[in-house]
Amino acid sequence: MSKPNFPKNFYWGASTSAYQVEGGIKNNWSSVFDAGRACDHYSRFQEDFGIAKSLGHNAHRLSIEWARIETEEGKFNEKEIEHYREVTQALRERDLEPFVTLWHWTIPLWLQEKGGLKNKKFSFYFSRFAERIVKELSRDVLFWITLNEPLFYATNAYLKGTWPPQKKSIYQYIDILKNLRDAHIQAYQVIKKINSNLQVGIAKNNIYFEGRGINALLQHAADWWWNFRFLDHIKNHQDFIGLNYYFHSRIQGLRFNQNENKVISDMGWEIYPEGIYHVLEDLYKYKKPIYIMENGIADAKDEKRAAFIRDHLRWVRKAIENGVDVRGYFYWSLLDNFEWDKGFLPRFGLVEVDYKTMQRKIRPSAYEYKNIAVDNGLDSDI
Ligand code: IFM
Repeated sequence: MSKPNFPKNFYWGASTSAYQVEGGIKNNWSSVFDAGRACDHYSRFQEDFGIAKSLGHNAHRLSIEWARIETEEGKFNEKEIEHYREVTQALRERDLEPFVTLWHWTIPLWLQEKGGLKNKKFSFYFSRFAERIVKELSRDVLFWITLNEPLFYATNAYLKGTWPPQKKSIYQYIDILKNLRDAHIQAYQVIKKINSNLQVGIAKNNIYFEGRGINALLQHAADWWWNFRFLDHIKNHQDFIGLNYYFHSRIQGLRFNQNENKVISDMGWEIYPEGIYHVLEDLYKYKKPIYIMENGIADAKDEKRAAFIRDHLRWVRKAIENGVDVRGYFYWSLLDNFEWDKGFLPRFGLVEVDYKTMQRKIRPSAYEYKNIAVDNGLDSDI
């Protein structure tokens, strides 16, 4: 198939989140899992966006750190707002379309003291923050992601007890999922009131559950609970769907994760490119544009990353050929960064970061991705 073979105006980029790259943030995570200086992206964003541009990207996803903006309840920090204005303008100046996330798992300390996501007024607090930021930055930002992977966060923070606030309570889990849904809907309404042309969605981590025969029943249940329930609930309040794809789970004999493929990342995660095709096909029913907001691999030696990207994109292209309206692909992540409770060991970056010197070094796979972005397509079929 000759190139270009992706849709015209397709967005090619990479994703980051504030706490994972900026450095110098005190929020609900920092007393337990401190990102410290992270990649010092807060002061090096110009350099980092220059690298993204040199790699053929035409879009970039980042998040705004709520704890920087609203240091005290209801008090907004003008200097920090100005910082993010510079950040989004720096993207615009380079013709990198900004995609901005408002909540990527972190909250300010004052809100944590009030119970955090469990607080009955969470949707009010969040939409007030969203309103302020969107009013300030919407001259430069058209695409807004309210929430990143709400179910993933809720599961780790309120069921497994691994992430802050480290709870293990099904009741709290259900409660906070409801609060997150309400927060999205309220923020969506507030943002559309500011300017109805702004595009608003969430970034949803969907898993390819694979179950045949008797296992199909369990697959449908898992699909419903993990992949669709949240999206169904907000379906009248989203302009696009942001998809984060990392996982495949084969169901056999009532057990999940019976995967046979032994190709794994440094995190031990199975690499299963075909899964992105299935989750995309499943999202077709919502009849919304889809942006792949995250897809990436921890691979310190950079041995598997280029093939990982290529193989996933071939399956993405197949979904597009079948009529799925995919409009962008954002690799996770532009830079190596702070991987939450796993610290700095996993290396997801197109760009390697030396955490001592903060020096950036572009990995070979980043150039392979560049070729795809510049050609707006890639050779050979699956
Ligand atoms: O680093 C995370 C990101 O914050 C959310 N999605 C998954 C990534 C890799 O684990």
